[in-house]
Amino acid sequence: MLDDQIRLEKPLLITSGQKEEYLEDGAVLIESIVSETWLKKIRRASDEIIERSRKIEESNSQYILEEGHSKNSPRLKRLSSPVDHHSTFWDFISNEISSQLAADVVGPNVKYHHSKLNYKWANGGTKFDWHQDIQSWPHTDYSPVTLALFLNDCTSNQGPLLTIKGSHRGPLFSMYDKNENWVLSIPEAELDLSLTKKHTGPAGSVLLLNCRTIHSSEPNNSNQSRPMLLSVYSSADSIPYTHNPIPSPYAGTIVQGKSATWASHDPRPCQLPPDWSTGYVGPWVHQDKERQ
Ligand SMILES: O=C(O)CCC(=O)C(=O)O
Repeated sequence: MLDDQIRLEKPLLITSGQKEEYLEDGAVLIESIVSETWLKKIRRASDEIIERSRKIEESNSQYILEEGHSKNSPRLKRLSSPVDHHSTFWDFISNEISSQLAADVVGPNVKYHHSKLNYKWANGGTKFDWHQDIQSWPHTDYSPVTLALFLNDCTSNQGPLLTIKGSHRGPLFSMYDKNENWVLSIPEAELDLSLTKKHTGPAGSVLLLNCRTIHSSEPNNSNQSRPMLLSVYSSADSIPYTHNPIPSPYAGTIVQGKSATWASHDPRPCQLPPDWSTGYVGPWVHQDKERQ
């Protein structure tokens, strides 16, 4: 679905002002929208996952380990596709709050694409370079949105998400360097950083982030981790046309409304990612290499 059509839909959970902020800025923080009951369930599921990670010595398709991870002291960058590892995650990601939040910015028919739980561990959780998401998972239009749920309070020194206001209306940048390495990184010199918005807020807040919006996050040098559950949805008529980097049996599920019989097409072109059909390693591997 395209922006002008989305504008006409009455929002279900957010205010008209919040929806307009999303359409204008490419991101909006909906504070404290998720109940403490849900947060407790999700944190409990996450604790189980962390417990299981003690046995893991190397990153794999499920766990991406943070520097210094060990049996005695787990440190995680990411749990990929949490929905495939604990039923609580799919319960939340397919429930009414999540699907209606997505519907408020993609239109009434909502399709799930993928999810990840980024931990940004205390005392050194790694930064994310500036980047746009859609080049990693192109769709026939730019409706895809990430819902970033704050599992704990997120303050300024925990590496909160940063976005560049209005950047979703600007160009798509190359996620390759000049030697054609996929780096998922935009040099700061190419950006107007005076338009940066910092998204801090209480546990239970959800950042709605458009797939074209330029964003990043700083390292976490505080002594509190910053777990964030990121789930990606699109309008049902927006069709992915490359391999899903975080595949799951749930990908393509309609979580709200109905499936599409016509595809929506945005004429603006999209850069293609490398062929990830044999496995995806997560962004950090690429960003750790120096952009040439
Ligand atoms: O977890 C973060 O701080 C950033 C996440 C992100 O940008 C992504 O997964 O694309």
